[in-house]
Amino acid sequence: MQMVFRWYGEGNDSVTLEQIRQIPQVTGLVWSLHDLPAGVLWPVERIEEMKALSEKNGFHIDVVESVNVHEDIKLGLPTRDTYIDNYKETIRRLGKAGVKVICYNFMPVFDWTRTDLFKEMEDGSTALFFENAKVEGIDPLELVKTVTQTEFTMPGWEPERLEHLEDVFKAYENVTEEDLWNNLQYFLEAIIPVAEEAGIKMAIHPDDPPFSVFGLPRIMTNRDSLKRLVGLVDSPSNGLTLCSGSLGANPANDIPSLVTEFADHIPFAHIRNVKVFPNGDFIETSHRTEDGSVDITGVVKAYHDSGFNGYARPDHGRHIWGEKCRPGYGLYDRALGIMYLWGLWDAFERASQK
Ligand code: DNO
Ligand code: MN
Repeated sequence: MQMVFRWYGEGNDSVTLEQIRQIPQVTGLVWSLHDLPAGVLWPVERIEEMKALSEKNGFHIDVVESVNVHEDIKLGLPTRDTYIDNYKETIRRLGKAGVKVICYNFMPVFDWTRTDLFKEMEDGSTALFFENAKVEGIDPLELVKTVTQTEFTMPGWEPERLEHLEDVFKAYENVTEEDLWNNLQYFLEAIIPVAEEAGIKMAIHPDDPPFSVFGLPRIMTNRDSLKRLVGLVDSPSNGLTLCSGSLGANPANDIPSLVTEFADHIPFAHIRNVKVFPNGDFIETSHRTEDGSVDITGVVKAYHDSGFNGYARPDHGRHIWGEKCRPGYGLYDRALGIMYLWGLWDAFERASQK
């Protein structure tokens, strides 16, 4: 397991590279060019600039999260081919720079969805929260106000995407889940051969949450969808970002068994916990198994026992000790999460040597 940490870039993150260096055994930064809209070709100079900065600070740039997929590709519009060409060339450029894994997602309109970014917990910490009743009763445009009420631009909720929200919703009116699968297949058939040549593994992130919100189709939600995904194009470059927190928001998903079943197709692991309430609402908790509904101990054991050598990140954390940070992306709780994951890993490692 190679531990990596998501960093949004200079001036765009409350966490510094000096701080990340002091978290035990974090070897790389999970990065992106967050200011570039989906669909554009990533400039070589910008990639090189990030590479130089990371390496100067002792980090590799093996994992990109995300190269976002233009909405026209998800919608299957005739204009998609131009955006797919840009995507292919971006893959080639990233491959040349030494990138090994590209995380992406195929969620219509919104990337992740929450109804409260700073929900207060009993111990005074705050965390990302999803309340079904609130989503059912709210106009998506209202929710946007909640999510953009932070000082940072949230990935997936960039102003330029949100400006055209009504049009985008209209465009999806007649798009079914099967249409979305077909459009994903078209995309993968085009890009996977390029990824193979570039030495890159594509890793789709599951839908977060793993069910339909605002009536939009969602397809990466459970065991069957992961299975279908890896069968769309048979290649080691067609892989998964297995996110225990996203999939774990549906208690029917047994995450340790998903890790075991798909181990060969997981270049990138997101390991975090969520507590799911009986009514289906959920909150992001500490990583510890006992604090949430996901068996994180079982998840780490499944990775360990599968001989997992890919990249892992603690994904999100709570906001603790008064930290002011991007929602879900503070230093303290993600660092605690990493130490919990290492603790489990080291214990399983030791036990297997006996
Ligand atoms: C949720 C997070 C997501 C993720 C993107 C990947 O669990 O990991 O925000 O970064 O969906 O494209
Ligand atoms: Mn995730």
